[in-house]
Amino acid sequence: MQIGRGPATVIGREAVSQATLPCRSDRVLREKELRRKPQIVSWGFFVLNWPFGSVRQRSFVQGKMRFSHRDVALTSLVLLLLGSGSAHAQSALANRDSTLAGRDVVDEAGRTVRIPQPVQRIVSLAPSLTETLYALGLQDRLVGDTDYCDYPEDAQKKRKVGGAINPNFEEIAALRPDLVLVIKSLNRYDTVRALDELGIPVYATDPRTVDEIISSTGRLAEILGTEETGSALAADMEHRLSDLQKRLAPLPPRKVLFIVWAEPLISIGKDTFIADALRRAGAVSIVDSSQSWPQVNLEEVVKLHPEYLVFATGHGESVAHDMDAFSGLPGWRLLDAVRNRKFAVISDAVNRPAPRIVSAIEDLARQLHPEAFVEMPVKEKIKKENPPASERPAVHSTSGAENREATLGEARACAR
Ligand code: B12
Repeated sequence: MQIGRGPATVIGREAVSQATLPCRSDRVLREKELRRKPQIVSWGFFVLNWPFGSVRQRSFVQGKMRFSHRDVALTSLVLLLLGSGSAHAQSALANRDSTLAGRDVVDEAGRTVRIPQPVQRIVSLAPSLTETLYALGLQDRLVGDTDYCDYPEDAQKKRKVGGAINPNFEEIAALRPDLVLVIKSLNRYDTVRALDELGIPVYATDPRTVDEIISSTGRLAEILGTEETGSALAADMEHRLSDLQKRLAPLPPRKVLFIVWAEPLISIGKDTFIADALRRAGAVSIVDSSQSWPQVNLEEVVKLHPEYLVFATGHGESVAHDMDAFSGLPGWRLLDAVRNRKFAVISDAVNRPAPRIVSAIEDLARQLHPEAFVEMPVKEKIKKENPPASERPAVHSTSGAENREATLGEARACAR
C-alpha cells in the first residue's frame, strides 16, 4: 500500500540526491579549468601564493606527486631570478619564503592541509561556515560565499561563488583565497578535489553532534587566530545548553518526525547533528536509521506515532510550502500529529551546524515543552535576573505564558 504522494520507500533507504547533476557539471567545469593553458598567464598573482601547498595536497589525494604547468612555471621563474642575481631575485625569493609560512593541520575529514599564516582571504562554501565566521568576528576576512549564505544579512552582500554543491571555480580562484572552508555534510568531495588541483588550500569540518559543533568552531577560531572569541562563544553556547538541560531534565522527550525534505520524504539518521539537536531540545526522532539522510516511508511513520512534526523553514521551497498542504493529504491525515496540527516550525538554523543552532534548539524546546518555560516565582526571578558577578546572565527571561500560542510566538521571535 502506498500512502500519500511520492514513491513508496522504506525507512533507511538512502536519499536520492538532486545533487547528482550539479556534481557532474562541477566535474566538467573542473576538467575545462585544468585544460586551460597556459595557467601561468591566467592565474597571475596568486600563482606565487600557493607554490607548494598545491603539490602537497595533490600528493595526499592522488598518492603521488604531479607537477602542473603552474608549478613548472614557478620553478622556472625562480631559477631565472636566481640566475640574474638581481635585487629583484632576492625580493622575489623573500616574498616566496613569506608565502611558504604555513601551518600543517589535519582537518575534520582527516586531510592534512597547509594553511598560510595568517589567513587573510577566506571563501566559505556553506551557510553554516559563513555564520560561524561572522560569529567569530572574522567577517572582514570573508571575501566570498555561496548563493545560500543569507545569515547574517551582511553575508548576502559578499561576492557570490555559486551554490554549495555546485560552486563556480573561476569565481573562487578570482577571489585569490588563502583558504576555502567546506563542510562534509553539505559540500561534495569533487569540489575539494577541484580546489586541490587549483592549489587552493581547503579545510573541511565535519561536526556530527552539538558538542562537535562547539569544538569545531573552537578549532576554526584557533586556526584563524581568534581563540579568545572562540572560547567566549563556546562558553555562551554551553551555558545556554546547560540551562536548557536543567529545564527539560524532568520531562519525557517528545517523539517527533523531523522533515528535511517533503517530496520525497527525507528525515534524519540517529548520528546526525540534527538528531542530537532534537535530543537537546527534549525530543527524540522516531526514525532510527544509521544513514544520515534516509528516505522515509509514510506508512512506517504512521506506525511510529510521532507526537509532533518538526519543520525547518527555508530548505528550498519544499518544506515551508508543504507544511500546510500536509493537513489535507489523505496519507498524512492518518497521523494524530497532522490531525491535531502538532507542527513545530523552527528556523533553518537547525539545518546549519553553526553557533546559531543553539537558538533553534531553544526555540524548539519552547514549542515542545512550554511548561518548562512558565513564570517562576518572583523571588527566584529577581535572583535569576540579578546574578552574582561570577555568573553569566540567563539566556531566557521567563515567558509567563500559559497559552501555548503566546509561547510559540515569543519563541519564534527568539530564534531570529
Ligand atoms: C539532506 C539534505 C540536507 C542535509 C545534509 C546535506 C547533504 N549532505 O546533502 C541538511 C539538513 C544538513 C541540509 C542543510 C542545508 N541544505 Co540541503 N539538502 C538535502 C537534500 C534534501 C538531500 C541531499 C542528499 O541526498 N544528500 C545525501 C548525500 C549526497 O550527502 P551525504 O550523505 O552527506 O554524502 C556526501 C558527503 O559525505 C560528501 N563527502 C564524502 N566524503 C567527503 C569528504 C569531504 C572532505 C567533503 C567536503 C565531502 C565529502 O559526499 C557524499 C556524496 O556526495 C537536498 C535536496 C535533494 N532532494 O537533493 C538538499 C540540498 C542539498 N540542500 C540545499 C540547501 C540550500 C541547504 C541549506 C542551505 C538550507 C538552509 N536554508 O539552511 C542547508 C545548508 C547547511 C549548511 N551546512 O550550511 C540545496 C543545495 C543547493 C546548492 N546548489 O548548493 C539542495 C540541493 C536543496 C535545494 N534544491 O535547494 N541539507
